[in-house]
Amino acid sequence: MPTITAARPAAYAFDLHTTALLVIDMQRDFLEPGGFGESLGNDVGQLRRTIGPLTALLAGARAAGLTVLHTREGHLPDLSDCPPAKLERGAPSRRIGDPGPNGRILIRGEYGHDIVDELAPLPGEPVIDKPGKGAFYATGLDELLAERNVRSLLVTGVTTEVCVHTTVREANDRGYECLVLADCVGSYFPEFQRVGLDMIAAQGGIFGWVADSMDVLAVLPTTPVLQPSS
Ligand code: C5J
Repeated sequence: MPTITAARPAAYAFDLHTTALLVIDMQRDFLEPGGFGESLGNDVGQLRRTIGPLTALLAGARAAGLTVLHTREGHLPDLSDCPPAKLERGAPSRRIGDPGPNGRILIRGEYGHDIVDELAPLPGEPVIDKPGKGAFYATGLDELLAERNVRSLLVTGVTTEVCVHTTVREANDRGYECLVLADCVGSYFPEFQRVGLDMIAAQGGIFGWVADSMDVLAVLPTTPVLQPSS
């Protein structure tokens, strides 16, 4: 089994047949000016450093034949799946559903809601639309992972302390092992990035493991692993 000895709090071994790469919310609404992230007063430039390493990791995971899944946070055009508290919170310059330069903020089908060009999903890669911060809440993700016999997740995306953390916590409670790739997750707040990662690996790995994408790329095969016959 590939093993990442540099992972913290301890070495992380994973079975290529039961591991998937999860790319969380790498959407224009979080990473580009004019979207939801910026409407809350954030510097979206803080997140863009994740695109380079994640592009390389995505290529490596695809070459190795791993299951790759993407998520997008967003709401139906009539906002019926958006709790009023979420809509009203934060005193944003633009609210969810308001028009912006990339279309209506955080609304499914709008340009800003979609994934940045560099990380566009390939045909056949599942894209899970989620109304919440966690990727398991009100989605079919758990069932989809079960169908594919996935038990461990390489977790990437934005933002570290919000959707990445919520998803890792949900996954942990459902029995998935999570390795979070530090250079492929991003926060608008450098201190939240550091503490968010520390919280995952603390207490003997209370939520999972943390490593860098280079450590994963170093142990991934460069040709697809065959799925075991069922
Ligand atoms: C936020 C997310 N930060 N994808 N969403 O609202 O982390």
